[in-house]
Amino acid sequence: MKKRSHISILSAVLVASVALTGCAGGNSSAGGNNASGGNSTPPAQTQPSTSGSSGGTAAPANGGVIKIATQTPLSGNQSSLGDAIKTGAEYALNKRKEEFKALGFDIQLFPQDDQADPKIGVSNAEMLISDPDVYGVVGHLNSGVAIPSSVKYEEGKLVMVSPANTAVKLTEEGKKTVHRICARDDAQGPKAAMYAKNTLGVKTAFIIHDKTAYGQGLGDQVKMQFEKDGVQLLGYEGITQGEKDYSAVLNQVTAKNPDIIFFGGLYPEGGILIKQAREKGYKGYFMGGDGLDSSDMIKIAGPAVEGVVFTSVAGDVTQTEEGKKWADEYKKTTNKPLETYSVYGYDSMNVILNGVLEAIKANGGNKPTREQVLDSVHKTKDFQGQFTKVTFDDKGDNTNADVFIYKYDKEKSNFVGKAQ
Ligand code: ABU
Repeated sequence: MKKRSHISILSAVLVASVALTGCAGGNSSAGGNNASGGNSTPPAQTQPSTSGSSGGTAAPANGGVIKIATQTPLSGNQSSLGDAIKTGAEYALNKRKEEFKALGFDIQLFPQDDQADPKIGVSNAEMLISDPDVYGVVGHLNSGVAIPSSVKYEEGKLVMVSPANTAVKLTEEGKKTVHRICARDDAQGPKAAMYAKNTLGVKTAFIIHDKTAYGQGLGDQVKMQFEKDGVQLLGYEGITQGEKDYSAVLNQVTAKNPDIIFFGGLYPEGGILIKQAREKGYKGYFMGGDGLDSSDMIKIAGPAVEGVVFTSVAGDVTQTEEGKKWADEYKKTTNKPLETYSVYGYDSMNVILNGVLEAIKANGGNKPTREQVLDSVHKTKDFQGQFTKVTFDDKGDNTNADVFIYKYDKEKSNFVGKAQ
């Protein structure tokens, strides 16, 4: 009897909450242009502090604990981007804790450090699928970690929404659990190559990649487009991540003197490459993909960062007044710098939270199964996040994903525009 009346109260709260969601028409906290249909974000009710992994004060909730994990590098030389994704996700979750509490659930962040290492990512994934309270994963940063980890998520029917993985293969393997809100490298690579040719006017190129699923995959996409467009390729070489001296490959570059070096890889190596290339007297363009999209690129490259051009699959949230306001609140609340990927961590988390809410609703206010959450997230349609709109296709790719161009000055990266 007691249990039945508890369920009735929960159902009443849920119905009221869902009705409110419909009336509000989406993410009132974001204040963005909410689109109709699909899993729109209910209004955020509070903004608790983001201190601690679960954030805020969690009162006992009768519906139980629901954990949403993040998997990104939180230590090592890629941790500035990994922490930005985790912090964005945490900020989103903390803003909605009270909403879940009203339904009887204690929603918690469960952050994992994959250290940009496939073995650690897979081992963390095994742990996550063995914990019945874990209902979703925001991650990863590295495609080379996401691809093997997603084998485990698939086994555990644990939905993954990536803010940043661009390698084409990730969503081409037919896994139901895998989703991403960002563009793929078969969009990013060709758009980068076309920008280099049509806007920068390059006629010759040297491609360097870091031999990872992401870096080499992106390098290959750029190469194919250069070949189509008649940009002459003077070299295509792989480097090893983590080294400090890239003289061997840069001596080849300077001997050929290309109009552009395109680097498929991330900022720890990209920063060293441009610094050492300039020290060797290279005067041409240096360009990369979203792996260069980190404020740490400036610290590593020093003044040589000036003029570096990159594509990113993350847009600049501060391009609108409303986005600027969100960014100010984000920085004030989290006490962390804003990276372009911060808002993609935020939007990815809201996609999962909306899926969890829909699944609770479909389950009569009770704790859902992971499969129900997965189904609900997969059906996401016209969800207007803080930055990006999200509709997943069958493969789990976002049909609204875009590619953007940025350029560094000595102090920061500057948004140039959407890549055509
Ligand atoms: N897309 C940038 C992060 C690197 C990756 O996808 O592996």
